[in-house]
Amino acid sequence: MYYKTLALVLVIVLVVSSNAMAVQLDEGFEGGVIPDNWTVIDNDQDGREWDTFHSNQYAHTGEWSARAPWSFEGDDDWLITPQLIVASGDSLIFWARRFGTPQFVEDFNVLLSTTTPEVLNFTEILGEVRDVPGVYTEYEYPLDEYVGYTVYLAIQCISVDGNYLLVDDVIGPEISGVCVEENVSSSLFKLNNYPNPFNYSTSIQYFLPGNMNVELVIYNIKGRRMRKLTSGKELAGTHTISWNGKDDFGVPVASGIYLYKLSTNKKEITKKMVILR
Ligand SMILES: [Ca+2]
Ligand SMILES: [Ca+2]
Repeated sequence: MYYKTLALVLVIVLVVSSNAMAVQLDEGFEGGVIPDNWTVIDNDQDGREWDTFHSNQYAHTGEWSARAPWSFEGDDDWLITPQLIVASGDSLIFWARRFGTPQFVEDFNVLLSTTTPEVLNFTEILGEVRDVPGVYTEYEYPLDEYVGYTVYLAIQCISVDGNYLLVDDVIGPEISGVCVEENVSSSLFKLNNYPNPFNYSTSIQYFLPGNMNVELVIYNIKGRRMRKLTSGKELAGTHTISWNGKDDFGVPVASGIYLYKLSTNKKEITKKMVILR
């Protein structure tokens, strides 16, 4: 009987300690992608949706921010957090700015769903922001009314202009039901190249959160494979490979946009680069 009780106590301790590993929402987009557990919806169906933007100058912190697309016809583009568990004292906090000069006005709404991350379920309006300033501005929405609920929070870009809305450092409640290890490792992948644009050679850098099989391949804009840079098992950490702008046959490729894709069994990332001869 004593041992049964001890086992029960141990189980309770394990459950409590796994709860203690909960992760609060704190997303700076430094993985270079909108994380997998977020949702983007191109509700205006113009083929453009939220993505990430690489620029020290235009990030609030770090090198990356989230970026709403633009359309002269008007955006209806949604950036939605993972499911979150609201506790007492929680708020949604993020930083936003417009990209361009004052004639490009950026507008967004902040909405909440207590069910699923689908547009029709975002029935609670937390804020309506018009004419976002051209410097990063902090927006905060207390969630006191939703304590004990699991929620999704959305930033709906509704600008009607030809420029971007930038969002960075989204902070909020505990992320619900996430396998902490998988989530952390997935967001840790990084892929960049420098310089970009380039004319002679560029250096591609990537970060692996663990030892794994990797393939790094360059495609032209039509999706044709131009050059395989690496393939095989690699160690965790940062790797750098330079590309001399030549294809698999040693022939220099033409000026233009190229894609480079990092493939692993855990994640695929594709980025663009430009060669100017
Ligand atoms: Ca950032
Ligand atoms: Ca769109």
